[in-house]
Amino acid sequence: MKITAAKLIICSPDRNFVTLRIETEEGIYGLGDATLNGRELAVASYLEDHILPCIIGRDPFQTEDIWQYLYRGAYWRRGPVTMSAIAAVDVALWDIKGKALNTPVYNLLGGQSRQGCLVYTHANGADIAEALDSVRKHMDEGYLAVRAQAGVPGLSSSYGVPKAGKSYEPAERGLPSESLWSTERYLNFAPTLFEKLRVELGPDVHLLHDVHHRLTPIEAARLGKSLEPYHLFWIEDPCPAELQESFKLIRQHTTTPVATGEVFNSLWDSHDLIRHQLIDYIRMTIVHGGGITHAKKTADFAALYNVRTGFHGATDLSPITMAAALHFGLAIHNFGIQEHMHHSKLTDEVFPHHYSFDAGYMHPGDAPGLGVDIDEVLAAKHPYQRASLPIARKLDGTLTDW
Ligand code: EZ4
Ligand code: CO
Repeated sequence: MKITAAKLIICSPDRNFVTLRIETEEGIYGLGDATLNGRELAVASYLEDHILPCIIGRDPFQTEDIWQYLYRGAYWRRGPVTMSAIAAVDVALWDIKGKALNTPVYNLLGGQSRQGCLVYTHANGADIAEALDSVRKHMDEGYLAVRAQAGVPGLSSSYGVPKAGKSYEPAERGLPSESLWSTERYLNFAPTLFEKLRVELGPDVHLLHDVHHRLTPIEAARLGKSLEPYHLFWIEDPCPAELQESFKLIRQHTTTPVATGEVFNSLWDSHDLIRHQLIDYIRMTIVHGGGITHAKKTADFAALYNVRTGFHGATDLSPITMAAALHFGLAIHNFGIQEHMHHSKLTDEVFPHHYSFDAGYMHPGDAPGLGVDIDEVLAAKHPYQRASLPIARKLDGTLTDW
């Protein structure tokens, strides 16, 4: 089999997506997601200008060799732009393999290890009462696991809480907006939110919470300790993770499980976190972490240390990444949970797919390959528009982690 053509489709059906379509001489094509939220065109250029000319004529079954060619062959290693570009190629090739062999991708990764993938969705509210209603609403929809975020009293906006009347999207058209942050107010508030949720909702629902890299390790330790009575499924990204040792301090103080890694792009970003058992869930997902080929190595390494997967799944990850993550999660042994934020109706129309939700679990479907397509005519009606993630400042104006 030979790759004959490869092209990018850059579109914005309510939000931006960069999609790679690889064609073969047999007429079979594969799709890969290359979306890096707020930095979309950098990955598009990396693919268009540097990668696509190199893959024409290669055998699409050679996922390992092509991965090594793109990773080692570039000399420059890692980084979100490089690894998202490699991921797009890798995922498109796995899609082609599945279609060529007439089998869903999960069968190429170990077959079904479970009936479906446990997923969590997002609840939020301007205050505790609204957040409680929002969790209840998702439980009524069938979710067994819900991430809860609420507005912090005294702050005009909070991560994870939408501006009035809008649904929450982690990017906004145009240049970055600014928001304010106070660790002190947040640390006093967060336990009161989860106390209320547990009292009202009982012990069974899995509750999760995203700290979004905003604390220092000792502050995160205090948060984890203060949340112990409410037995969260996890706290996510409690502090920035460039310094992997930071998590030792958190671990010394709390039994609240920890998830991190949605901004990671290679196994090396979590190598120490995993081998010292400093985290419970690894969040690096397929599109930003070098594709299925590298995610498999990362998950297998994590399995040795009892670390499970809890992949990122916000709406900036396209339905192609969602499908890839579900095939992957269905097959590997150390799957933990998958994040699931609904795409807009228009996004779903541009990317028709076979995955589905039922009673708290998602299944990738049994179509050959990934089971996702792209409607290029509809995509063309929604061209790219610049969008940015917000930035955050402390009350005194100091730039901090968003
Ligand atoms: O900030 O997807 O867990 N989910 C998140 C998201 C991320 C965005 C970044 O592109 O943290 O809201
Ligand atoms: Co997050």
